[in-house]
Amino acid sequence: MHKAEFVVVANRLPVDRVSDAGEGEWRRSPGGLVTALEPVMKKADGAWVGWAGQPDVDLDPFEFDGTMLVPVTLSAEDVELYYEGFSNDTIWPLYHDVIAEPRYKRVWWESYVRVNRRFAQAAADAAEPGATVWVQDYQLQLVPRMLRDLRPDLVIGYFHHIPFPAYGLYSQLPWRRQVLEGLLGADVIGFQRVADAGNFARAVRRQLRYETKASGIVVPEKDGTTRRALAKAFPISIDATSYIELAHRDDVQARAREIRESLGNPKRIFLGVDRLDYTKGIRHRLKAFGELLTDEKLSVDDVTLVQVASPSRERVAAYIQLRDEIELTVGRINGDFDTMGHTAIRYLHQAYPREEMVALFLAADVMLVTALRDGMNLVAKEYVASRVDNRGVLILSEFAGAADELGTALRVNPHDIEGLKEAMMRAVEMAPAEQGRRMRAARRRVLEHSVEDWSREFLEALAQFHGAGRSGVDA
Ligand code: GDG
Repeated sequence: MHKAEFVVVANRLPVDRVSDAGEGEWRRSPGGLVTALEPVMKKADGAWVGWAGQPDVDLDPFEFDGTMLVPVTLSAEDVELYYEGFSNDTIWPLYHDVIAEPRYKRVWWESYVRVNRRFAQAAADAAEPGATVWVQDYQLQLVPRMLRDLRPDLVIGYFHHIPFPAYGLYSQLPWRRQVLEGLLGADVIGFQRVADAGNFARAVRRQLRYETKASGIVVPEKDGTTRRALAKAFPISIDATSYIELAHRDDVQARAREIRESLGNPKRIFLGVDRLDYTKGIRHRLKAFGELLTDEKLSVDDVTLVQVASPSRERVAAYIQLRDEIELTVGRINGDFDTMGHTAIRYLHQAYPREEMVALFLAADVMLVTALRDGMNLVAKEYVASRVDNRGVLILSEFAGAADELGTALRVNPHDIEGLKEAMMRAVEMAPAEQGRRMRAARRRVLEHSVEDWSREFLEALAQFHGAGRSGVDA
């Protein structure tokens, strides 16, 4: 097989299969990571290692849009144990502050180890001597170490898209040492927030007793030498330009007006856009909105909440239960408050094309990001980028990574329902001049630091640090 000088390893390949019939029917998937890495991939001779999204399908590596895609096969059992089990029912809830109870099952862990090894082997096979390999996210935390053992010549980076929890929670994990050792196989371990990098360094000190200094960690190797790893925040961003372009399009703006009209032209529209996930605080925002209607602070004649909850992890028990709870709550609120002409909540358990998302952003006076814990939350940045008119109010949870950057949003603690209600009222009443001031500052930040800057900064740090930290001596 042809060897690449730059290899991305992620749970998913950056493509979706268009139809089950026939071969070679692939479409680029819409994710931000794909956009982020596109410039790097185009410049370098790149390969992407990942799962194609369907169980029990063996595929040979193939070229797509100038990039070599290397499919890793997952059986239906791997999907159940490694992906739905360990990744999404152990690591995901544990790393999001145990909002849902993590389940620790040894068969899930064993599958996670096996599948991580398969990804590491595929990456080792795809990389040319001295290549740079960038591993993505919590499904693949063991890959950096496995890959280094297979290929000590490689430059290895890892980026963690979700939070890294405080030590008191992390230490619940029965395999806490193995996971830290897995991650420390990388030269650079990137996190969303400074606090995540700090939590990681503390776990390393407490569990492994390795020395940490500023962002550097001294990692002893089996041969008695040491190397240095860097654990540091590299906050991810969005492809801001593409949102701005969409927001300027006549058809998208016309669609935004049409959305308002079809909701009965309310004075104010609240919007939530999330994967249907218990980390996103959807129940908290429904509760606050419902109480504002009960208290008669708001009326359905004037205000509507549009909640897009895109289907996610639908076979994991906690998600099935969450969906039931949310749909019960929405049904109750609508039943109590709807009129023939106006609805309280327009709930959409569907996924939409990006054009429709931007039209929704333009139609929404108030964007609700009330996550209980979130690595970054790209929706907050997408809303801000789309508001080319410098209008609209972003209500943003302090527990989302985006809160570190978007200081002019209305910050909330979503657990504090009274505080959330106050912020919602303040947003509804905010004068256009204040909206403009806050939105302009937030937009400046997102525009100045887009996802291309993120990947460039990470890869520059990786190249530099790898050069400096070698040879067993402290740089
Ligand atoms: C993880 C971390 C971190 C959602 N519904 C639709 C749709 N989306 C898009 C959004 C946004 C993306 O999906 C979701 O990204 P978030 O950042 O909001 O949240 P997670 O999915 O949990 O992502 C998170 C992120 O990784 C990146 O590092 O920020 O903290 O949890 O882009 O717009 N897009 C379309 N239709 C939908 O129905 N087209």
